[in-house]
Amino acid sequence: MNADTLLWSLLLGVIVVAAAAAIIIPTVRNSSTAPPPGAVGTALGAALTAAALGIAGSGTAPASEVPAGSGQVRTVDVVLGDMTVSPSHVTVAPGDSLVLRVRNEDTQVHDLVVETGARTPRLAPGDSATLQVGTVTEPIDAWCTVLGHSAAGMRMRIDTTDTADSADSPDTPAGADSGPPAPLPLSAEMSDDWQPRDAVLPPAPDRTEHEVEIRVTETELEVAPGVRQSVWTFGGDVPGPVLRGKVGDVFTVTFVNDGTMGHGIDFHASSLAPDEPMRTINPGERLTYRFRAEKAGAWVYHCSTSPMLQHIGNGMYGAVIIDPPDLEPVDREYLLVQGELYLGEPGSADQVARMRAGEPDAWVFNGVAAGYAHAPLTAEVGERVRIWVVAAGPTSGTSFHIVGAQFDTVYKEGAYLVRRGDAGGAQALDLAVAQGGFVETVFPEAGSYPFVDHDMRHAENGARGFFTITE
Ligand SMILES: [Cu+2]
Repeated sequence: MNADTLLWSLLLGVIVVAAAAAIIIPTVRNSSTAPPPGAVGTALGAALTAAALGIAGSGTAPASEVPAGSGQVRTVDVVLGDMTVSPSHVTVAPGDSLVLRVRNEDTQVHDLVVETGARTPRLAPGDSATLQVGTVTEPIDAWCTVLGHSAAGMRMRIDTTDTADSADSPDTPAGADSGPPAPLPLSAEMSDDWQPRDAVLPPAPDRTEHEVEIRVTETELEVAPGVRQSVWTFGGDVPGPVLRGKVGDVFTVTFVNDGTMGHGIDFHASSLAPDEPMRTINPGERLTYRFRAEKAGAWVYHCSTSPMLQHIGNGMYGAVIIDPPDLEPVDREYLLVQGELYLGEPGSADQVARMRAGEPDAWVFNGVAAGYAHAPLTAEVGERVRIWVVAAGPTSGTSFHIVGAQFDTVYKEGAYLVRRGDAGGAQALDLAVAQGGFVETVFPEAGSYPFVDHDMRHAENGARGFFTITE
């Protein structure tokens, strides 16, 4: 760079700085609300950057930062966090040109798209992008497009000063609401190709080391007669694969994310610092989760990624059975994992609203509403039957009951409440969300015995099935 060029560059730089200062001052003064923290500093930084560009290059600010018409350029720093967009509300004068400098400070992937179509790429944790919103003449919504994140709160509202006073909180993005679901035809026939989930619980393998691979897949399943639903799964089914062992066994789980968003896994059967094994991994990543089963019980596992209400509500749960040391042999063992069904597009505003209200479309045993009413479980008169039950929620516990049967054994959360030979019996196994246990009964005669969650809201909406008992 020779002396003449340097002189011209410095002159241009001074002009650009002066112009930028002229932009900043009226922007701040004209704003009807206080600028978000960092906005002033950001604007100043942008101006200085423009000055530096002027010195080194063309001598003019980038075209995108030139004010449109009579408007000003407004640059705002935006942070994407754990189901948050901060600030969630930005106000500009009509005609202002808006630039968002977006940074993902969360531990999972996010992005930001503006109603007008402008968008950042998917941003990995720690990544940033500049989003040119352009000239703002009317209120605009922005949101994260990762499934479910908008409904969980990752929204931003851009208002103009002439509309801001009457504006409410950010609207739901257009198209995110799939409308109320139709009532479920629970007594209709399941599809011809439907295969009931085998509720038989095989005995614990005769070994002390268990190696398991669990792959996340996002798929579609028949969840009620003729009703198919997009689900997020461990291993392609709801619930995920069953793990069973004995106290002291070591489980080495290879957890692979074949999905399209971040997922994690939390085994309640493990006792360890959650930081590493329960962390969210991105699509294509894997982790090894190793734990020793210190305590017996019927343990839940579930996705550990925020918002868990959605991840569990869309199918990401399963059970680990660790046998009590004195577990006596029985004739048949079944496992029923109770969950909830929320129809509609996973993560849509409508679905998430029902999750938050605790209003499932149905309750399910092993992923299907009234599935075992169509494919009853079986036993013979006089056989001892043990039924393990785990309440996965995400919102409802259970009061597990078999119509016509009494339980002579109840094991709940690591302790026996009733044991064989006691004078007393039990009618229901009550489990809060994320609890588990088992009951035992001997069916007295042949017949068809309904089993239910005795909370009738749940039973009448899917948490029911039958035992067919034969001689
Ligand atoms: Cu998940």
